[in-house]
Amino acid sequence: MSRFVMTAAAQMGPIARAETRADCVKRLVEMMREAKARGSELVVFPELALTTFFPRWMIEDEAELDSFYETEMPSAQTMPLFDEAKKLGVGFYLGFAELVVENGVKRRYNTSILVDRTGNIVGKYRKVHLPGTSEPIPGRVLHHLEKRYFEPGDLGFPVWRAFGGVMGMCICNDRRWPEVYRVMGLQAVDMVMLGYNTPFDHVGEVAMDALSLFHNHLSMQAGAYQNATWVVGTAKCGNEEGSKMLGQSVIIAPSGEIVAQSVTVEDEVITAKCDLDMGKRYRETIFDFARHRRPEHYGLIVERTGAIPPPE
Ligand code: CDT
Repeated sequence: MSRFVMTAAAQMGPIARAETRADCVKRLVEMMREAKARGSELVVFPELALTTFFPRWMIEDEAELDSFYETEMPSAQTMPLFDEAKKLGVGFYLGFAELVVENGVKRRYNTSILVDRTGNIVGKYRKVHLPGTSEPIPGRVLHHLEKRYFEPGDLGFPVWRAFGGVMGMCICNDRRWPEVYRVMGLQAVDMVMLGYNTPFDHVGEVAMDALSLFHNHLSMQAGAYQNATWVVGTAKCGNEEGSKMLGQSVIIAPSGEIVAQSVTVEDEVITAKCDLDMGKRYRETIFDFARHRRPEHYGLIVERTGAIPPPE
């Protein structure tokens, strides 16, 4: 049986603050149709794909803040996307802000879901690595307040059997942390899907910010190669309310090679025929974890590389 998955990354250009859920869902549906017309059965949408990247603002009015979150999925507003998925026989990854009330307490997460070709949710992930600050930085017009508006995800990094393989998810800043891919790599993941919103000035250090595009691909290509997995990274990009964000969405093979890349900072669909058996070649040779990985010897190395300061 073939283990090919025709995969699309459906990058989004900016979402204005005034855009409604209906506007966003319409854009997503249009890209899903294009992906299907180009043979895709799985579409990866960006992080926070239903709203503008609202953590760039200090929002003190709770009702206004709540308006950026989904309290149910699907909802009346997002149902057209699920209906279209079912109609077309196309699955998808979707990022959104999630608000749940537990024992009378509001909990907020930066979440993604995986939906199968029948329109059913098969997996949910909540972002673990929340960048930025919880308080606005004086003097800045645009902030990055993810630590204020979300709590770290409590679902770990599970994987799901879907689309003929083992599928995993993470979100944006997670892609920079090797352990994210490794935790899924240890579960023999075939494809890691992720969305991102990354402003060009996200570090705030000119020399580092100049390397934003390089570091974006470096993180995902290394994660793919070192864990023998496909990685699909989809941007929300362009000039969104004055914040200029990276595009260059990519589909990366387990070899670490980019096999498809976007060329605009607008809504754009890129596709690739992903052979899920390709990872096996790496998992059975250079990255055969059982044969070659030696975690029992890592303690000393961690000390020598300075991750834990050596004793005086
Ligand atoms: N959305 C997100 O996680 N963005 C971060 C950049 C912001 S850091 C203040 C990223 O790692 O791409």
